[in-house]
Amino acid sequence: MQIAPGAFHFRRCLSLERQRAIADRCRELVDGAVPAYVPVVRGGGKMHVRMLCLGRHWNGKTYRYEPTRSDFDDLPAPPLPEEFRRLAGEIAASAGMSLDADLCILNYYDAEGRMGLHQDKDESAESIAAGLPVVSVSIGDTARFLFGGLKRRDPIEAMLLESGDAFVFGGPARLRYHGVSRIAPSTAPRELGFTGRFNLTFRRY
Ligand SMILES: O=C(O)CCC(=O)C(=O)O
Repeated sequence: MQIAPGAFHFRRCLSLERQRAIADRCRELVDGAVPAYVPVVRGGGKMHVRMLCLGRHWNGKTYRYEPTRSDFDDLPAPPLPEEFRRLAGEIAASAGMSLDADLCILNYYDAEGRMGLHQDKDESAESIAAGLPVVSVSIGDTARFLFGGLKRRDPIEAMLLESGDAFVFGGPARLRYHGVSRIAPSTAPRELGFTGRFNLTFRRY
């Protein structure tokens, strides 16, 4: 369903089976050899998620992408799994857009997880100018997602992102402010076998 020009919310578009496969992969990754961590951002505050970047690392201190995690442990960002890249392309296509993702920011939210209102604007100038979409996939607990305008003070719409939902924003919506105000604990489908929420945002640098 189109929310605004360039912004689409696809409810429950992923079957439980696919959600489960994604959740299992995310769990392996966040506790793998290059684990997720809680970034400390520019102003010195801690983020309220555990983050793991795949394909390219987003540095929370410089707000730039880099191959290794120079703000944390200098480990290289793990590659973006091929099945994730395909999934992002498939979802973008259902919004009538095209995305050959080369990176994913995978965030894990516990019951206290949240993310302040921000724009995704650290990808290359070419990617942003072309309006290449950000494709977001939610797995696990429901989130209260905020979607605003191109200016921080523009009106904000709140919506629920549930497990198996996808949200796409590209074209004229690419730089719209967004964030997560709260998580509804214990709302994840029991079949997924974990608590909390994974959110994957696929982008092209
Ligand atoms: O968790 C979400 O739904 C949004 C994540 C987000 O805004 C981001 O990774 O930039």
